[in-house]
Amino acid sequence: MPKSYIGLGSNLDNPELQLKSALAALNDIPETSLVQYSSLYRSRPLGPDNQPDFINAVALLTSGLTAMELLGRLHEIEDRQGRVRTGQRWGPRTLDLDILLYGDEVIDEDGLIVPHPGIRHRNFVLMPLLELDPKIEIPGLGKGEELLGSAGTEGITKIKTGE
Ligand code: A4P
Ligand code: MG
Repeated sequence: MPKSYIGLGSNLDNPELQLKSALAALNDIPETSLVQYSSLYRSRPLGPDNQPDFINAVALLTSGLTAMELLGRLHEIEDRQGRVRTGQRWGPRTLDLDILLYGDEVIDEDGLIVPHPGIRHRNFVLMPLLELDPKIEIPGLGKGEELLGSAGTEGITKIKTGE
């Protein structure tokens, strides 16, 4: 079954608890198992800075669902956890779940781009991803380690070890 990496982020309504609930919900998706998850990281907001810091993590799943089916399930989980879509780009949110990688597939469809376009510049995605696989290669972008070298490690702190 294909492996997929999911990015988790929250900066509203008890972000640590939001991520904890989301991890349980990921494991409850049909035909899907949560294999591993990274430490939790506190990170300064990318985008408008008049919002709380984010808590970020990355989860590794195996799933029999297609990437598009999986995305539908992620949206359901976001909605259940009180996500309000304000339309503000990079604004605050109770829960954001992004498909970072889906096997080694490169997808560019209506509403789904994989690898997630934000990966390369975001240390709050690259650090937890590299924790799960230090040798990870991002299709079309190269070695995760080199991308993190360029992105740098400013504004991010590990706060809790993963499993
Ligand atoms: N979409 C396309 N590709 C994907 C994919 N691979 N995974 C589409 C998930 N969704 C994907 O997403 C908008 C649309 O992207 C969806 O309808 C989906 O079909 P969204 O979650 O509804 O909205 P969004 O997340 O606000 O989109 P946007 O603008 O991409 O926000 P980002 O880039 O996710 O940024 N700072 C820190 N420190 N940590 C964070 O986690 N997150 C954001 C949100 C801003 N600043 C942050 C953080
Ligand atoms: Mg998103």
